[in-house]
Amino acid sequence: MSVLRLAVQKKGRLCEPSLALIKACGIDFNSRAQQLTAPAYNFPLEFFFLRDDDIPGYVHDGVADIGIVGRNEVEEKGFPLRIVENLGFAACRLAIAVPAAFDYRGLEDLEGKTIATSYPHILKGYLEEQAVKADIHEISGSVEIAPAIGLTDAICDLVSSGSTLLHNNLKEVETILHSTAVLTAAENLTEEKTAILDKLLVRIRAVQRAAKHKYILLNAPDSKLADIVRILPGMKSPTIMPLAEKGWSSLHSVVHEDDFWNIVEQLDQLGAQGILVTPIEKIMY
Ligand code: PRT
Ligand code: ZN
Repeated sequence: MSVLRLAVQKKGRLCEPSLALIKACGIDFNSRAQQLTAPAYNFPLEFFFLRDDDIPGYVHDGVADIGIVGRNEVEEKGFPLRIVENLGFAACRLAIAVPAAFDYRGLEDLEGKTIATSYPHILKGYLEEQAVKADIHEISGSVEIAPAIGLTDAICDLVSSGSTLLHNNLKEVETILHSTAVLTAAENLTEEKTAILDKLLVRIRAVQRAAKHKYILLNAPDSKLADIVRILPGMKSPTIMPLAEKGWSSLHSVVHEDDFWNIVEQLDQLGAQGILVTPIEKIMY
């Protein structure tokens, strides 16, 4: 029987959230040993623990079938891989930054300048697209110190909170790419492996949907139920059950995280009481 080989980062920002996602899918494994490979016990999956930079190449070469890696790495390596799911974590952007004192007005100010980066392929493509001629210095780490030590005029690096740029007296001037972790797959998986991947995707999507929603329970006067149902449509429609106290009902529904506070304020105005909110583990559609 086939086993799907999943490449995950061995150590670093992606490692823990990648393994947490697979665990949340109900897949058991022993991650403590963290050898090169580890089998899952209750799903046809085998983990390969690798450096994130190597994951796109291993998936492309068929050493692994699928991988969890930053979109930035997939784009930088440039292999023809499928991105089968955005996983949402490890969000960052690849950006060009210049010294704070640089009087930057637009991309034309980078003409003839030097830019340090660990993402030469993406940067080259971007500069060509923008018709800017600049010199790319490929360096593998501590890109942010390049201007201060006189190596380059600018940098192109990943930014999340922006504090590294701030500490190094740099300012972000152009965003090249928005990235999050993605599930990437080889283009030519066998039928059997594709079937396993489809099963895994059903689970991942159920976990991701659940993470974005909350289960909400509340009591409301019957006279306000119609208004409350309008703002709490739920998955199909809310559940309404009469309370022992006449004229009152209990209402159960599901809300999207983004709408949550807005909805709670409206519920309060409509006289809802005893509002309880709980996380959801999985949502299957
Ligand atoms: O050893 P290995 O090669 O596996 O790990 P690594 O050191 O190359 O990777 P790691 O663990 O640092 O990052 C893995 C992935 O996390 C990246 O490829 C991105 O997809 C994603 N990610 C998300 C980030 C960041 N946010 C991030 N902020 N990767 C790196 N950074 C660095 C950035 O390079 C800069 O030095 O953090 C600094 C900026 O952070 P802020 O918060 O100060 O802006
Ligand atoms: Zn790396």
